[in-house]
Amino acid sequence: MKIDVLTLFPAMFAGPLDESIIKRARDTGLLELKIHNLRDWTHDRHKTVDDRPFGGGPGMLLKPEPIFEAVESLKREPAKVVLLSPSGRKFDQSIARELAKETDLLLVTGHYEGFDERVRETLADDELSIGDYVLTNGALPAMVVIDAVVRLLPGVLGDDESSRDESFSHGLLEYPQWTRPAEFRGMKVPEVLVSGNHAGIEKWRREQAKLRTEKQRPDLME
Ligand code: 4GX
Repeated sequence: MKIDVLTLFPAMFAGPLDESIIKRARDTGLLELKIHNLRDWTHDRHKTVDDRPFGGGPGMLLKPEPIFEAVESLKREPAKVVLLSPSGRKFDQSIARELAKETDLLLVTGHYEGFDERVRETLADDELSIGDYVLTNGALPAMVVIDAVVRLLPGVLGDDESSRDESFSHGLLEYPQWTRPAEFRGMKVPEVLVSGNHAGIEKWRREQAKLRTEKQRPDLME
């Protein structure tokens, strides 16, 4: 998969996408990721990317010209153009699965109060929010989307990582787990887990996953 990102803060992307599984995906060519600075498509001395909203009001908006020029120069058919903003539809695992089917993504991130509406109307195929809270800019949301999508690409996760993942895709939260030592500072591992009774362990884990989901995420219970 090819992913291009358009941002005012390219330096924010160094680090999170250069580690671990995403690094491996890049090194093996499963992911071709390029980060682009929106200011590279300005033409004035001050590299102006923003301006005041018509009609007044607080804050600044990203001007359409640099974004249009950037998207037009970066967009290869069939790239899907995705805006990151708090007004988007809420990103989740099923949207991550949809995006993982694409060959080419162009993520456009804003800051200030957002985009001139013509960007949304004319350039965007989709608009996503990573959740109902306010961030300072769209770089972290773009990285969240990249991370969630890339780990779903065939070959990116090792066999162990993927089969572990499948066992949790039954719509419940993870059951509690312990590793050695069997007793730590007086806290003991539940007896059933050291019993060797595999059917018993499975039943106990299902119950625990359900209890935890009811308590923490009642919205996930049908
Ligand atoms: N999920 N932000 C984007 C600027 C902005 C405002 C309006 C477009 C339209 C966020 C989120 C998020 C803060 C990133 C405002 N851009 N983005 N930024 N939550 O809070 O995606």
